[in-house]
Amino acid sequence: TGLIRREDYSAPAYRILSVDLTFDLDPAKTLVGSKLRITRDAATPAGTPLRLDGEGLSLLRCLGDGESLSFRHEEGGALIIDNPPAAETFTLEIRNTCAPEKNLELSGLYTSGGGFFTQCEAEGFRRITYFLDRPDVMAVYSVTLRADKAKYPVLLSNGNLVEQGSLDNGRHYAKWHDPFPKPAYLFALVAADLVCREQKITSRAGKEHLLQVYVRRGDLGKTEHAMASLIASVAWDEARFGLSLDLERFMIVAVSDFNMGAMENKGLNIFNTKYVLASPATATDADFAGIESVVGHEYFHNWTGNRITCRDWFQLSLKEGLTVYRDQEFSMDMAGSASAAAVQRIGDVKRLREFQFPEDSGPMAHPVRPDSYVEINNFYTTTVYEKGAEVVRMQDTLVGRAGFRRGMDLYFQRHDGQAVTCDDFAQAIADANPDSPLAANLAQFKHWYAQAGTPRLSARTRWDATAGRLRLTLTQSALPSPGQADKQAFVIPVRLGLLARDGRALPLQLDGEAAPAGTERVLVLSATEQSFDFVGLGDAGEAGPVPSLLRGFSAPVVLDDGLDSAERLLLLRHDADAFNRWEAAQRLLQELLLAALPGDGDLPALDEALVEALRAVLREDGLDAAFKELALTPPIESVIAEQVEAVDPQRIHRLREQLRAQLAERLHADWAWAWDAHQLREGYRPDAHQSGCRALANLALQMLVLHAVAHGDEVWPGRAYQRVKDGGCMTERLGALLALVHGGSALAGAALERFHADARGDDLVLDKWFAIQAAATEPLGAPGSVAPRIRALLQHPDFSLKNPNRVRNLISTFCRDNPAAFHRADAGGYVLWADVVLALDAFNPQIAARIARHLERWRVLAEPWRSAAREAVARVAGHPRLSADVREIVGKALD
Ligand code: BAL
Ligand code: ZN
Repeated sequence: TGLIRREDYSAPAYRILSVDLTFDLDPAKTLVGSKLRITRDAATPAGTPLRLDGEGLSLLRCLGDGESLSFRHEEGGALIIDNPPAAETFTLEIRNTCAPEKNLELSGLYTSGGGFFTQCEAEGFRRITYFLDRPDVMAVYSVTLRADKAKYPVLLSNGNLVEQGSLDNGRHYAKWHDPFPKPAYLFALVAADLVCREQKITSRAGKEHLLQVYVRRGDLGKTEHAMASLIASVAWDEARFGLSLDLERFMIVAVSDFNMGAMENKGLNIFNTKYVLASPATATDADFAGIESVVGHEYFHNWTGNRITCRDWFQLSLKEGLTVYRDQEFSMDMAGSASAAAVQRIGDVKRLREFQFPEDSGPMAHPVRPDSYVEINNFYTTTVYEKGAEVVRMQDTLVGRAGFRRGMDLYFQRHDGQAVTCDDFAQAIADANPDSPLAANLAQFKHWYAQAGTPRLSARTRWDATAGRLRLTLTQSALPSPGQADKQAFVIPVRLGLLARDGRALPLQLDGEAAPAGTERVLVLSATEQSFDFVGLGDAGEAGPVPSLLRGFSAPVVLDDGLDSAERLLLLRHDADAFNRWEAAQRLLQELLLAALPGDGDLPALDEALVEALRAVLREDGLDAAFKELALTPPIESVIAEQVEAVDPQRIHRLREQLRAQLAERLHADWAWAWDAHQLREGYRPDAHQSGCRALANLALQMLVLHAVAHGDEVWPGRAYQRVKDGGCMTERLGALLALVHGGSALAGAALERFHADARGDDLVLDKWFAIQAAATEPLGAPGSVAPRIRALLQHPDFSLKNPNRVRNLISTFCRDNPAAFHRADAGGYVLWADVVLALDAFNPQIAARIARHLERWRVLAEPWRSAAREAVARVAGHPRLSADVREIVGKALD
């Protein structure tokens, strides 16, 4: 496959109005009948050849308006009909076969656990039948499924069930009709032996709907949370955006073999089991939260993605950025309080920084709306999703909450039923808010869609105590990224407040304004450099105000705020913005590590002032436990690595471990208090309060075990081991196991064995067992032990490369979350990485490419890792039969 460019887009020459599909389902050879009503565009001359996408299919028959047609195939499988019927609208009848059980790519129609499932986004439908497989071709689908009744009692497709019945030879059929025109990527079918939890709901608008969650027999008891999340999603979208469910029936189906998290097929969402199945005994609080957010995400796509879809795949963020923004807002609202919502926001920003920032500074850096791709599956990225969500959030910030709702209303009014672009979206938000800074700067704002890389924002102040005047100067810059040497200035919304040295929030009055406008406001930086003069600050004290900038992370930038530790300590103690309190703690910890990195000495002893400030946070009454856990956890190693030129993963690991050890030591009594004070006596609920208590208790236990191991004390490890055995829920058991494994306790091995036995073959629990070993801290005394263990686990009877969840839990966890074990001078981690990428690429290129990405940033490494990593990447690149997916990744990495 060659490079596909955004600027080469042209409207389709032919469109498909309706499609009538018939499936005779058989794992070895499924017969697909397709009857298409095709119309030629007014601008297309009669007789223009018709090209239909197809991949890995066998064509049996092709008729145009009932007559046999001549055809040929392109290399790659597309079908060319050189002389299609001349009529403007005609019928094409196709019969072809495909082989679901041989489909290990898990794209198109495939089998899993004895059933049939589909995944068509982005380009899987062409692996089912010949079609105009592009999102701007939207057709009305009627689908008939025929299959063995005993093996596949449940037959599902999009829309509404029209008819079902029995056939000869123990087979049966079901007919589905979806009244909404949709692109092929939203098609789905399921034929399997499943059971379902169902619930009828009445919408605000007074309409009845049937909600169903389908799972394998035995899993029904784990569907309550998914159903509750779905009901909450329906209610939320009505209340917040006035968007109602538009189908009689909405189905979720869980499948264990799935490349993605879930898929928003119209009326028939197909989900990775990870985002459906949960019980307190098998799922963590984070899993429960993930289910709520993904169920919401897929449901919200029904409007942002399905009713209004993308014109082409370059516009992917039109639906993904917007829908992530919507699911983030949903989770914040579901958190139940402003402080819990702030915790949610911190989690989202943490994720952006941990995953998207590195992507944005590496060889795969691309704009939120990319300009080109080789394989679209490689562009389901954290830039398109999470940074895209930030770009939507900035529009919200620039027009205000009510203004954003007006903009969304206008977007649906203008574009419902269409396939549109990111420009159309931003235009609607701006047009609905003509007096906003977004409308005033729209063209410039859209650089956020077009320019890759994380902008730098720097802030400096000049204080005039006599005049009570503070000048804040903001400067922005952007580093070059692949294909983009020079960048234009962004529009950056900067939410801020000013604090007096005693912690008071100061009134914000800009020079020229008659009166202060509250204690928090949004400044809009649109030039490279801009100064803002705050006046009326006479009582701020001699040293002047301390700015609290970029509150709530109002723009996805790297901020250099120029503050010193004393100022950060002040923000940590007093900032009214929870995000910036967290940020202050993180920066204080990060700066200690960065200061110690050069040379090879130990981490100096922590300042008493810092320890005292952290203790105050830990002990503060009324502060969410979840917040405390986030504030007292030092930034992860890869985030520290982001700040330096030549990364020494071993040194970063060692210093961060020393930091953890000091926190364990200096706050020992406080951790013991935190553990005791956050034990829950009531029944399990996955809500913000309980999750926060468990998270903090787990951190406390980690610290206590770490401390105990260092001092040869057996009590805390013993307690943790006991908890692995009899903890009240998975969050507690896993937290205790983590404490033993990461604390280097001698009980870790026995605890792991116990955990595996207790899993009793539950796939999602086994995933955790693999992940925890992949993330195991390299014992500082016995380095080099993790990679060989991962290699052994590849041979474990419970491991299979064919299952994407297993691969992610073992391999991605190792390569991404355990840098000190992965980056070793003996290159053992790199060799393992290359072996796995090549093995996977032989049958599932999408997952292979995901794993390949873990070494794309080899250039940032110091020697000897840099050369060793490059060699591994080059070995993969040199393989004679690489998929386009992996070739694109390693090609860019070596460029
Ligand atoms: N559209 C692919 C899965 C998702 O983002 O919801
Ligand atoms: Zn999505």
